[in-house]
This record gives sequence, structure tokens and C-alpha cells, in this order.
Amino acid sequence: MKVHELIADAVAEEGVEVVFAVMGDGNMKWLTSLEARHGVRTVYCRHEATAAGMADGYARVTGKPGVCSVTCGPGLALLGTTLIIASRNRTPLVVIAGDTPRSDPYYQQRFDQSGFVSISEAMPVDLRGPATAGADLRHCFAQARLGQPSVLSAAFDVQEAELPAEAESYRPSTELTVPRQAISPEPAVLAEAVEILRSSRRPAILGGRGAIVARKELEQLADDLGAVLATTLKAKGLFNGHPRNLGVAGGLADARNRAMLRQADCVLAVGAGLNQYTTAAGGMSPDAQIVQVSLERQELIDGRRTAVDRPGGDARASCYVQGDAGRTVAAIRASLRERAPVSDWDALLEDYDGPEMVQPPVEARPGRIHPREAMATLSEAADEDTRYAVGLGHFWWFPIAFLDGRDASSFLFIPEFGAIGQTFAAALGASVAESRPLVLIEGDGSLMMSVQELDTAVRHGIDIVVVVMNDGGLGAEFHHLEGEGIDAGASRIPAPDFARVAESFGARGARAESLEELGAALREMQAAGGPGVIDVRVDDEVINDWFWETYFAESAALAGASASEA
Ligand SMILES: Cc1ncc(C[n+]2csc(CCOP(=O)(O)OP(=O)(O)O)c2C)c(N)n1
Ligand SMILES: [Mg+2]
Repeated sequence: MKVHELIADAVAEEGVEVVFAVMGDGNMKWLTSLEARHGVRTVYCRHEATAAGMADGYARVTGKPGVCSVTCGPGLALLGTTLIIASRNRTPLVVIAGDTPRSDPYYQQRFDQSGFVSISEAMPVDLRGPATAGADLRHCFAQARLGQPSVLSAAFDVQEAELPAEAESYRPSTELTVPRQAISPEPAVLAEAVEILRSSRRPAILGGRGAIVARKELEQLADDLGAVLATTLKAKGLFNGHPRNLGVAGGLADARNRAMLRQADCVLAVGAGLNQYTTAAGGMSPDAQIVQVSLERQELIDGRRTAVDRPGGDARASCYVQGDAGRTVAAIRASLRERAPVSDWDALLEDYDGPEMVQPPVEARPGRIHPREAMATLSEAADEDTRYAVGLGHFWWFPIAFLDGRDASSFLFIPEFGAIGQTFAAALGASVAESRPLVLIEGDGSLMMSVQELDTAVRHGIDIVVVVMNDGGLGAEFHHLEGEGIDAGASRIPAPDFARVAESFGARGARAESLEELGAALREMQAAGGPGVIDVRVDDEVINDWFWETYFAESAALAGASASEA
């Protein structure tokens, strides 16, 4: 038996159901035997970054290792961005890459694969030789299962070597790992946290990704305290249906949420990294004491780093409790029993008659769609069970603030590295993983970075509807340049007609110039199944609140002031 056959055996033994790949000399042997000998499905993509991104998306929604394979050298070199993203998300990602022959140091495709993997924040694993091949593969999968994306480099000549006669059959990495364990908080620290909450008159509870498992406990605590509830981006939808739910907090929030959270005197942040978006760079609840509950102390620093240039911006939470979300919140509730709710949030929420968006209302021009209104139409037209993947760009603020989903499982964001062009791949991987309907909301510029994967979606019959928020270019750059008074022409790069692009790949295509057309196209495509693209003509003059406040609010206020003086 050869080493490349063992690789196929190992992938099957690890319980892998699907591998995402682009083929080359460095991986074709084991990939072909994987399907032939083990019947494991292989999804061949058009670009390596998509293969890795699909494995990442698959792993995010299943919690199982996502497996991708690429050839040596240039195949691996295309994965940099995706590896960084997966590592920052702690995705259980396994990449099985070829490597150039040990016997030929001048091979054209050679490069420092392990150095590249390391600076891409993933774990390099070398397939050392036939005697250790099983152990090396096991190590790679074990790392990934513990949340460390790992890349196995398997040299051609090592793959061709025979295993020693005495080699044992492959033992899966689950033998090396254990499931995550709950951590209970220190009683003394817990008492400090309880004291802060007890003296609070306007408490807010902020749930992050780590709080998703503790929804019930957090809502009970909110009811005990009369607290408002909000989430980070990664937990969007967590408290849907609760009467004091405000939605996503911070720079990505709608106007009502922001107006409310500014008045909080205490924020209990659970399973949340408190980064610059979540805290609006320190502006979310400027007068609040922060109690932070998380498993990783690193989270004390990660988010705050971005606010260090503000006075007090790098101060740590008033109280940090290391512990499991569910256990810690249950313990806080038990200690708080005797406190009656005294918050006045209900009255504040009821009396709010402010706008949904901070800036003055703007109407979309004829034949164009207001992105805020597009979100209402999508929320209303989509299947109830829909999962939404949302890309990055100027448009993303609108789905984050205004798109409704059933709960926290209804959304998939890939924000970890601020990279555009990555979400289509993750959405495709998520759609392969589950039968749930999937809608990707993506920018025109972002989609053009990997639009060729419509072909992958068609070949594999992937059920996805891509809603393109088409503003004719790089809106984020456009509004930023305009805001600074610089000619923004270079950022207008109109994309081809997405409906026709989709059709030429064999997918469904539609164009929406009105809300009625958008709703009808989405209903039709979800009913039909398979891949489809809706080219939504959004008004490129509509600015999201975040950009408006950052680049336009000051000059608008000045213009207003001089107009009233005149
Ligand atoms: C890989 C990468 N390249 C470039 C950027 C800079 N960038 C951020 S948003 C954006 C515009 C994206 O355009 P589009 O997808 O159409 O969204 P829009 O901003 O127009 O809503 C760009 C180029 C980035 N963040 N990541
Ligand atoms: Mg755009």
C-alpha cells in the first residue's frame, strides 16, 4: 500500500463526507482513490480559495472538520486569505496539500510551504515519511478538531512510497481529542460581577458567539433584571422574539438600538470579543461598567486594541469572569435572586419615536431600490427557515441592521479578516452541508471576485440564491472618497449583467428594479431550487448610517448651521 492510499483511507476513517478540492499533480492520486475506493464525495472547484472557503463554510455550520485539498506550491499559495480567516474563526479546517518532491530541490513549484502556512496563522504539518504518515495525518485532524486550522504538506515522492509491512491501519484523531468542557467561574470574581449588576439601574446584556448555547439562561437573567438584550454580529438573531431585544449592537446597529445602548449603565458581555464594531470603538455605552464573561482571557485585549487612541480606550472590562456562558449566567442568577427589577427600560423603549436610521431619510430614485427596503422585502419573501450568508462592503450594514432571520443559526458572516470576495465560497460550503435554504447577500464587487464558482454551484446542484446588492462598483470606496471630497470615479466599476452571467453558467438569473420584482424573483428561485442570481439595482446614492456618520455627518451639520445663519 502506498502513502497516497493511506491518505484516502485516513480521510474516510475520520468520517469525512465531502472534500472540496482543485486537482493537481500534488493531490490527484489520493483524490481519485477517495471517490473510487471509499465513495467520499468530492466537490471540485474552479479556484483553490473557493475550495478552502467552502470547507470553512461547511465546518462553520456543521461543527465537523471541513476538508480541502490543493496541489503543491501555487495551489497552496492561493489560500493565504482563507487560512487567516479560518484561523481567526477557529474553524476546524484541514487542508491536505501536495508538496514538491524531497528529491528535487530545484522543482519549479517549490516554496517554503510551512513558512507560508505559519504566517497565514495556520498550523503546518509535514508528512514526514511512510512510517509516520498515519501519525502525521492524525495530528493534522486532531489540531483542527481543537480549533486550529492545519495544513498537511505531502511531498510527491513521499506519497509514492510504500508503507512498511508492519504499518497499522489508520486510527482516527478522535482518539487524541476530548470534547470541550464547561468551566465554572471563581466564586470571588462572580461576587464582584453580581455586585455590579445589583447596583445597575439600566443593565444591558450583550451576547456573542460564545453565548449562543446559553440563550435561555440569558433571557431569564434579562427578565430578572429588566435588562435589554443585544448581540454581536456573530450572534445576530440570538434574542429574536424577546420584547427587549435590540438586535446587533455597536457601529453596525440601527438608530434605535444605538440610542438605547448609549443609556446603559452596565453591560454584561457574554461570549463576546468586544471588538471595534461591537463597541462602536468605545462609543456603544460610554458610561457603562463592563462585566465580561468569556472562556478566553485573550478576549480582554483583542477588541480593545482598536480603541487605544481614545481616552480610556484600552481600559479593560470593570470585571472579567472566566467561565462557560451557561454556567456563569446561571450562577449570577442564583446569587441575584433577591433583587427586584428596577430598570426603566420598558418606558424608554415604549417612548422611543426616533428614526430607524440616524441620517435624514432619503428616497431611492425611480428604477432603483433602497437597500433598507430591500431587506424588508427579503425578510418577508424568503422561506422562514432560510439561512442568510452576508458578505462585506458598504451594503452589509443594511442586512445586519434590518434583515430578519429565525434565530442565531439564520446567519453566516465571514468578517474575521475584513476581506471581501470570501463569502460566496463559505455560503456554497454551508449549502452543501445542509438542506436548509440558503440566500447569500453579496456586493457586486465582491461577487465578481469568485463569480466563476457559479459553475461549481451548477455542476453540484447547490441550492443557493445570490442576491447581489448591485450599486455599480466599490461602494465602500466610493462613499469614503466622496466623503473626503475626492473624485470617486475610479471606484465605479460596473459589473456585467448578473442575470445573463448566471444564465450563461446554467443557473437561474433575474434582475430586480423594484421591490415587487425582488420579492417575486426570490420566491420563484427558492421554490425552483438550485443556484440562482438576482441582480438587485440598488440606489448608489443611499449611504449607510455608519459611513454617513463617519464621513458625512459633520459636513452636513456644518452646512445646516450655515444655512440657518444665512
Ligand atoms: C480582499 C479585499 N480587497 C479589497 C478590500 C477593500 N474593500 C472593502 S469594501 C470594498 C468594496 C466591495 O464592493 P461591493 O462588494 O460591490 O460592495 P459595496 O461596498 O459596493 O456595497 C472593497 C474593495 C477588502 N476589504 N478586501
Ligand atoms: Mg458594490
